[in-house]
Amino acid sequence: MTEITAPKAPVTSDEFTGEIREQLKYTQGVTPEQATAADVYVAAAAAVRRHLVDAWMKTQKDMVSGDTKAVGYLSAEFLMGKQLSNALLNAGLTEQFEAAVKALGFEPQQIVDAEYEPGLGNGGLGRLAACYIDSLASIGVPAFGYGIQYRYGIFKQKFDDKGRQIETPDYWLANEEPWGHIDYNRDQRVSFGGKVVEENGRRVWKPAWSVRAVPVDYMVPGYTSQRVNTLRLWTAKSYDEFDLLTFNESEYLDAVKPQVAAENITKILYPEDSTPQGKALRLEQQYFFVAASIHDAIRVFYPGEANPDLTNFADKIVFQLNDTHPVIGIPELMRVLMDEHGYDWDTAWGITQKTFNYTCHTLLPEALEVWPADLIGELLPRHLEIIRKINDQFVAELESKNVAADQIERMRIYTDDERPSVRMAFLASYAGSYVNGVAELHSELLKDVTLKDFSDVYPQKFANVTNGVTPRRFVRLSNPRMSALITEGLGTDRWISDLSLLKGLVPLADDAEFVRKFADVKQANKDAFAVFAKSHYGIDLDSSTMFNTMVKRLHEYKRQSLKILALISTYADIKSGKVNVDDVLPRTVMFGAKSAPGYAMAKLTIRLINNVSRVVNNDPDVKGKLAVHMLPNYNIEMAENLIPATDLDEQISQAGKEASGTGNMKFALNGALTVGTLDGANVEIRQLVGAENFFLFGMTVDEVDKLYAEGYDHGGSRKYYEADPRLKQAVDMVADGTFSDGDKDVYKDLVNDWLTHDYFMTMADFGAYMDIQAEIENTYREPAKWARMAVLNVANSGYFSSDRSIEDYLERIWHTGALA
Ligand code: B1H
Repeated sequence: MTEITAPKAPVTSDEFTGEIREQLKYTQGVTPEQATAADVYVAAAAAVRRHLVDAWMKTQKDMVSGDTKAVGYLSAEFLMGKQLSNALLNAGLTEQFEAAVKALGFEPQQIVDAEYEPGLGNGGLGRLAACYIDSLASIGVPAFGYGIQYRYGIFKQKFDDKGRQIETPDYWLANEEPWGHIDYNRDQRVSFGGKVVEENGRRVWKPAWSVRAVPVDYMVPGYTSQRVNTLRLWTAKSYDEFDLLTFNESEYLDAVKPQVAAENITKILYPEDSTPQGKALRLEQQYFFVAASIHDAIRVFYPGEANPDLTNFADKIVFQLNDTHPVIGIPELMRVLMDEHGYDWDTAWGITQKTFNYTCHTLLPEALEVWPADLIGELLPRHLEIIRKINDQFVAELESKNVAADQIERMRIYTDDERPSVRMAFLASYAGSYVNGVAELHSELLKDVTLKDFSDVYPQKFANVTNGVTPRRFVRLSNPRMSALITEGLGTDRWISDLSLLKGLVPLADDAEFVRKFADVKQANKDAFAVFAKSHYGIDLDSSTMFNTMVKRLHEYKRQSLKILALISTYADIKSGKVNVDDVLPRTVMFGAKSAPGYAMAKLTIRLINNVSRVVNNDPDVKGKLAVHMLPNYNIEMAENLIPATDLDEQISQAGKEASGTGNMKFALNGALTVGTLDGANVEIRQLVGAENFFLFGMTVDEVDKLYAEGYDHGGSRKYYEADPRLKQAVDMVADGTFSDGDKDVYKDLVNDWLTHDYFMTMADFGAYMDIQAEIENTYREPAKWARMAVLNVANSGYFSSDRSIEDYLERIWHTGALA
C-alpha cells in the first residue's frame, strides 16, 4: 500500500468550483459563460490564495511572538517561475482545481498557460533564491525573501533572420498579476544624495531626495508544513510632495529631477549574469531594496515601539546576503543603529556583525562588485563615511594581528589609489559572521584563491553550503510521470519533502521491470516535449533520437563553443563519409541560452549556433541523424518541460569557473546522464551517483592552472588546432563561411579568439570531449544499461534538494530552526 502524505484540501471540488465562481462574479464581474481562460486563471489564483491566508497570518504571528530567529534572504533576484501549479500543490488543491476548471469548460493546462512567467532574475542565482524560500517555508522556518519587483524582468529573446539575438522588453505586469499584494500602508522612505553635516558633534545626513518604497507581498506556501512565509518585493513610487529639506539649499532643480524619476529605480532588471555593471542606477536599486527591508524588519519585529531596544536585533532576524548585490545593507544597518537609534559605534558594529552573512557565487574576478567611491559618496555620502571608518577599523585590526603590509594593502575595503573604490565582497567578508561558497570545490577555491587573504586571517568564518533545488517544482510538478513511478517504487510519496529517501530506489536499478518503466517514462516525457516544441517553437523533433541538452546563460566560461565545435566536427565527418552514416547515433541537440545584450562574444556564439542549426537541419545528408536547435527564450517554463525529457545533459564549463551550477542537479534528478568537467557541483554529483554513471572529461583545476602558467592564453591554443585534424576542420568551417553563406567575416572574432587566446581552453579540451562522446554513444546503444544508470542518478541525487541546503544553512550559519 502506498503512503500518501501530500496535503489534502479542506474543500471538495464542488466547493472549490463555487469559490472560483464567486471570484469571477464579485471581484472580476464576469459570468462563467463569459469567462476566458485568463479570467479563470485570475479567479483560481485568488481562490487558492484565500486558502493560504490563515496559515500565512499564523506564521507571521508566531514569528513575531515566538523566539525562533527568522531568516531574511536579501536578494536582488527571485526567479520564481509560474505560481499557480505550485500554490495548488502546496495547498492540496490540485485535484479540486482540475475538476473545477473542467466544470467551467476548460482544460487545466489552458488555465496554467494563461499565467505569464515572472522573470525577475538572470539565471542560477535568482532561481536559487526562489528554491530557498520554498524550502524555508516547507521546513517551517520563519523567513522573508526581500527583493525588488522589477517592472521589466529579464528580456525576451528572439532571433532575427541572420540568427542574431534580439532582446524585447518583458513587460510582465501588462495583465492582472493576482499573486502580489501591494501594501501601500507598509511603505518605507528611502533617501539619496545630499550631504552630511556636523550638528552638536554628530554626523547628520541631509539627503537631497527620497523615494517611496512600497512592498508587494507574495505568499510562499510550504509543502505540508502548514507554514506560509512572505516574499516582499519592493516597488519604487514617487512622493507627490517634494522634500522640504532641499528647498532652502538652492538645489531645487537638482532635487526635483530625481524625484520625478523615482519610479525608474525599480523599472528594469540588469541583464548581466556574472559581470555586474557599475551603474549609478544599479547602486540605487541595491540601496533601495536593502534600506527598505532593514527598516521593514525593525517595524515587523518591534511593532509599535518608538524606541525599540535593538541590541537583540540579531536574535530576531539574520540576513543572508545573496552575493554582493545587497552588501550596502551593512553600512545601512550601522547608520540606522547609530544615526536613527543613537547607539555608539561599537554597539552598532556588534549587532551588525551578528546580523549579516555573505554567500559568494562566483570565482570570476570581474564578477566581484567594486563601486567607485565617488559614486557611493554622491548617492550615499553618510554610507561612504561609515565604509571608510569600517575600513580604518579593519586595517587597524589587521595591523594588530601582525598581518603583512602588502597583504593588508590587498585586503583593503576602501582602496587608496587614485580613484578610490569600495570592494563589496571584502566589506561583506569582514563585516559578516560567515562567508560561504556554493559547492565544495567552489568553497575550497574561495579559501585558496579568491578570498585567500581573508581565510588566512579569519579561517573560522569560511563555510560551504552546496546549492540545491526544490523537489516540488523540479521533480514533483515538472515530472509527474517519474514522480508517480518513484512513489510506486518507494511505496510512499514522503520523498517530496525528504529527498534523501530516493536512496530507496537504488535496489530497483537492478529490477528489470522497474528500469523498463523508467525508460518508458523518459520516452513519454520526450514525446510530450516534442508536442510542446511544436506548439511553442514550431519545430518538429524526432523523439526516437537521443535528446541532448545544453541550457544555461551564454558565457564563454560555460563553453557552448565546445559543444558547437564538436557538433560541427561530427557533421563534417558524416558529410565527408569519414564515418558511415549508419553508424551515427541519431541525436537531437538542443541549446537554450540568453546572452547579456552587450556581450559581443556571447552574442556571436548564439548566431553561430543558429546558423549551424540552419545548415545541419536543412542538409538531407544528415537527416534523421543529427538535428540542432537553439530554442528561443530559455526560461523556467522551458526548463520544466525540457529537463524531464533530456537523455544527456551538458555541464562542460572550464574547471574552476562554474561556482556550482544548479541545472546540473535538476537534470540528474530527472534521470538525465551528465557529460561534464570536474567543476562546481559536478564534482559532488559524480561522487554521489558514482563515477561509472557520469561521463567525465577534460582538464582539472590544477591542469588548467598549469596550462595558464605555460602561457596557454597567449598563443598556446594554436598547437591544439594544428595537432587535431577534427578540431582544425571544425574551426576552418566556421572561418570559411560554411555557416554564414560564404561570408568569412561574420565569425572572425570568434575564430581569432580560439586561435590566439582561448582563455577558457576550448581547444585544449576538445579532444577529450570528442572521445567521451564516443563512449556516450556506445552506452546509449544499450538502452537497459543507460536506463539503469539514469535510475542510479535519480536514486543518488537526493542530496541536491534545497531542503538539505537550507538545513545546512540552519546548522552552519543561521543557528535557527523551524517554528514550533
Ligand atoms: C551566479 C551570478 C551573478 N554567480 C552578477 N554570480 C549578476 C552575478 O546581475 N548581476 O550582476 C547576476 C548573477 N550568478 C551563479 O549562481 C553561478 O554562476 C552558478 O554557478 C551558481 O549555481 C548560481 C547559484 O549559486
